[in-house]
Amino acid sequence: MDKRVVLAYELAKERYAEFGVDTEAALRRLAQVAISLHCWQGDDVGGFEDPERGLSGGIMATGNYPGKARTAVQLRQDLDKTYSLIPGTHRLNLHAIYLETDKKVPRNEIRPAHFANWVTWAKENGHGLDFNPTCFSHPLADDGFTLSHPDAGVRQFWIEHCIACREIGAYFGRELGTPAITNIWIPDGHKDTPADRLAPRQRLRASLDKILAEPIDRRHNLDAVESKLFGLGSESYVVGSHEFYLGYAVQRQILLCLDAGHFHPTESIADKISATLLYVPELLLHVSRGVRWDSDHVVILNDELQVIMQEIVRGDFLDRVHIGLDFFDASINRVAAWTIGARNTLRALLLALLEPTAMLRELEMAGDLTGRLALLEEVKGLPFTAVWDFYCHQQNVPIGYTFMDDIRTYERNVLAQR
Ligand code: RNT
Ligand code: ZN
Repeated sequence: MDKRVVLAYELAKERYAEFGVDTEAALRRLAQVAISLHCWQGDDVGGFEDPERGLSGGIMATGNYPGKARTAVQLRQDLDKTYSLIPGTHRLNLHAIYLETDKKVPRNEIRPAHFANWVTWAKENGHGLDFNPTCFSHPLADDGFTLSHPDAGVRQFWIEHCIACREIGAYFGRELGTPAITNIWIPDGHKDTPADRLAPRQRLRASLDKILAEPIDRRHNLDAVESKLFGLGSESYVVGSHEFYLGYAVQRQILLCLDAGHFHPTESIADKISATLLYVPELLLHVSRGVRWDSDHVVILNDELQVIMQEIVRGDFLDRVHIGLDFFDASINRVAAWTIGARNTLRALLLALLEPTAMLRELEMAGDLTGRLALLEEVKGLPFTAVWDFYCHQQNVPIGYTFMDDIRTYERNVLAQR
């Protein structure tokens, strides 16, 4: 197998060189990119705060595949398996409900100590950590409002929670030597037609101002805000809409988070990358796949994913766009879900790095749009898989579909025993 992989790669390398593409340089660049894997695919967004509590906030994991992680130890075990099947070294994106504690801690009192085991584990494995306040699955979020709640006391609780989260993010960044991105997403919105669209947004802005009042060293923590179009139970109005957060991120010069499932189904976040990066310093992506709605299906290698990665590479934005995943499918093996989504994201990124961008630009500049179309279509048939297989071989992870052998063994020996 290995000999054939190397041989195929050597041929592919020559083929790409004909188009002025340096496959070695592409693989070197790819190896530097850390994707942030979302911890919540491992347990259907359950967390360890209160195992009895169901998911709320208008998001939903459907399915009941056996073997889900019920403790942080199990989740880390599943993550270790997942990372071993993905080429490169990657990050982990945690939510506040993934804390570890003996007694119940109110969300506005969570502290770095509750995440010390995650940090130890991240250090051992070279993972950077990212973070998220959990403004859902909680009695004080049950009426659908958090940071924009009409009640000042409820708002204050969530403000304190978010402040605590930024401090935990900064702790991650200090300990691990790579900034954590602390991303705020809230479910706030109305199921039915609101009478006042303005006041909740004014309250949200004031809450965010309080949360961000304390400056934090950008080497430790970066703040991001995530918009949404609608959720289950907030179909008619979402306080934190795209325009709201775009304006806020531009004004405060913080990160804007673009979730691929948070726009109209025909609207792609790919086209937003070059536009928003003229005005915000950096972006966080939640790479996801909506099927008919924001359903958070496992990311597949479709056109949408490829255009997102093309835009990042074409704009030379790899240092300003942080790629995170956000999907949760409970109907299939969860380790496989992570692995498939992450491998596809990297495959799309590699495809983008292998694009003869210089040639395409020349054609475009010269007004040869026929040539541009012809080349774009021709490139689709280049031996990409040979380069990808070689990368997996180089990085010591399973080549092609063989990763499923590992997953099946893991399912038998570990998941089925839970
Ligand atoms: C919800 C947002 C958000 C969540 C996670 C769990 O629509 O996409 O990012 O998926 O925070
Ligand atoms: Zn998201």
